[in-house]
Amino acid sequence: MTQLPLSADLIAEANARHAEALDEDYDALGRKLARTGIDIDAVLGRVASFSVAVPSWGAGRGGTRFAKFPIPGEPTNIHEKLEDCAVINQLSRVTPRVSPHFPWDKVSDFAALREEAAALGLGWDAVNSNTFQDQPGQAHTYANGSLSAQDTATRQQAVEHNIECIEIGQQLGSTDLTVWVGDGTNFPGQQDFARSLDRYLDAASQVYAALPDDWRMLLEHKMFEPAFYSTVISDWGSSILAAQELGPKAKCLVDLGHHAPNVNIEQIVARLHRFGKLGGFHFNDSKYGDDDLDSGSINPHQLFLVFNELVEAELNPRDGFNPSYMIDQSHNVTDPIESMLSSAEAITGCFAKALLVDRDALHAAQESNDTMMAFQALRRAYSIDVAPILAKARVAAGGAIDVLEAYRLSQYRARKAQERKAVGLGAGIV
Ligand code: LRH
Ligand code: MN
Repeated sequence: MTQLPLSADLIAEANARHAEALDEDYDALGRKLARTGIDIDAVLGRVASFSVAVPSWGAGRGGTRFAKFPIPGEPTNIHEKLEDCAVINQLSRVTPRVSPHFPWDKVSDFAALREEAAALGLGWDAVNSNTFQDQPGQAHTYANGSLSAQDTATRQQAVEHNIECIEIGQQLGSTDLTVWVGDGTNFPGQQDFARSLDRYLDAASQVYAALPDDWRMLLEHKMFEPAFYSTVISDWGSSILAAQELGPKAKCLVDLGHHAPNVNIEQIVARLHRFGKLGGFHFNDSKYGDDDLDSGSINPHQLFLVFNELVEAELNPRDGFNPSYMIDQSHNVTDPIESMLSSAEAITGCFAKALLVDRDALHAAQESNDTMMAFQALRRAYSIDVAPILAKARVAAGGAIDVLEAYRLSQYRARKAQERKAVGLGAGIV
């Protein structure tokens, strides 16, 4: 029996203020779209079945190497993080899964954790391993790498940790393992590029061999940080070659913040899909480096163009089409719940806009080299305000028309500040 953190009456009261205006806006948009042959209810149906997972580590305040500024009432363990993720899903109705990170979310009873999440209306997405930090009492340090480490015992330790994450994930009902390694160098000559990649491939193949039949291994590339001269899996090229080397259950995960500024990420998405290796996403936004800012907050047009490629990809499946959609952000200056509500809206909005692209007009213009009309086919869809469709989908599922207003009316954070112990000052991501 689900026991959700916010009262349904509060959401209903908040919605009552906006219901009439929403109906007007939805009907007006419906008439506008019908003029171009689009059935708004069909789009609503697609939006209603869309979802994106939230990162457990995003429920707390994030920080940089310089500092982290906790807020009163922020979660201090996985149980409180699940409660906050349930608030996000209760209001948005598009975030029914949590992507956990180990050992940050380790508990003694994962079957109980699975039930606890289910009671909050939540399931589990990809599990994330962590061989980029040393844990107390750990036998071998990851200071010189993990899956690509020169030291055999260190690589073995990293392999065993990833296999443990798979076993935990099986108890939670997950079917994906996300493997991001920060392995790399800060100095030219520090490591041999070929030998370190070969060590990575050898170790990763042992993790791959431990995957259950219905599981996937999602390789997450990243250009730099924590290494600042070279990174073993630094770009989509290294990632797809490694995934092809490992086997059909190995796919590539695209974290939007893991590329140099101005890289054409939507083209990378098209390439990975073309070769049947598009496994998933970590949605966020950035202006400079791996800033982990709120999705769509800096470059919403890029997020739209990524979803435009995803809608095209779904129409042309290659080895199926089942990318895992997940948020991966660091909330350094906002209430994490508000940031993930806003980000879920931005992500779902870009998916909805991509559904509104007149693909016949686009393809005809592309085939006839009518550049302007090809661009306009995308721009027309991008310029449509899809908010009424997103709000209708939420209300139909029991969510809020204005998610941030309803969240603030709930006084949830203030209540948690009374209940939860304060988080100490610190630095870093969690
Ligand atoms: C690395 C990364 C990875 C996670 C970590 C929290 O930058 O994107 O996905 O493990 O952030
Ligand atoms: Mn990531």
